Amino acid sequence: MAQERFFPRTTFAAIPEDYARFEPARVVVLPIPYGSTGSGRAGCREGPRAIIDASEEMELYDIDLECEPYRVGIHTLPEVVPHTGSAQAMVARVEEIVGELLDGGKFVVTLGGEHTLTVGAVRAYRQRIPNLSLLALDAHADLRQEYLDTPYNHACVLRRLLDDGCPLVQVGLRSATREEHELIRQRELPFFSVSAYRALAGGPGEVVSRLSEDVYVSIDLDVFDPSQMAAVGTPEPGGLLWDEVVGLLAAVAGEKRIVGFDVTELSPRLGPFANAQLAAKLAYRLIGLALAAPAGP
Ligand SMILES: [Mn+2]
Repeated sequence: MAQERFFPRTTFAAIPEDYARFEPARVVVLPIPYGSTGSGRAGCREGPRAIIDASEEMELYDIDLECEPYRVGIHTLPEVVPHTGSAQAMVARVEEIVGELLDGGKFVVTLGGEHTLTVGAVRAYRQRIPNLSLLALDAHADLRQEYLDTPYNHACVLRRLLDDGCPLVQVGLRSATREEHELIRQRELPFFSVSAYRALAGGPGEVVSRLSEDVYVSIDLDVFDPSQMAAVGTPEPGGLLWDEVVGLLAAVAGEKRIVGFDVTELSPRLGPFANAQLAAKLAYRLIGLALAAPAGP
């Protein structure tokens, strides 16, 4: 069969086949088309596929990092089947799958799907890396005890992990309930609003210093300003910009070890193609920062 009549199989970043096989790959991309607890506009089930499709357009050379992150090996897994029983059962499924991948020595990149998936991924990581801390980039506090009849709602993500005892730092906050805001103040949680983050005299270093050595990064794409990221179910004006987000992530990677991350909440039909492209490039940049970038000064 003449191979040139067929496009290569779809994989994250369309990297050369030798770097995309499971066994040698350091990174696995785990696409999870799950969105069931949403209160805003729906559509994040289509997020993982849109990110992977957009990723095929990227240059494999990262001009800012001056390296080719794919050389660490990136395997794209098939999409995870949503558990339709309950959000809690879906979180447990994610925890199980991510745990198996970690036990196999992989660096897991979870593509959502809704932000609730983060709970399962972080629980799997914390079981294996007890000193893990979480850096959450999100417009919303996500500290509700329960929402729309379940404690496993996308609006409760950080509350579940806080109750687990997971140290967490949040950046990009600009929307919360009165109760959430009171919880942040009472417990003096390191939650940085966009304006507070921009006002930090010590820059991103002040955020980095709050994190432990091993950091998991969770990105709810609504942390971005809607001018750069409209394709989310619950957009909020006044968000962070691309340069600010990648600048913060670079600062984290310079001081700490990024051990895994997720990119969640892309609803591709709610915005232009450029939004899926941003999500794809963000994931590729984080792989580069975590694993491939030449050591800094
Ligand atoms: Mn959010």
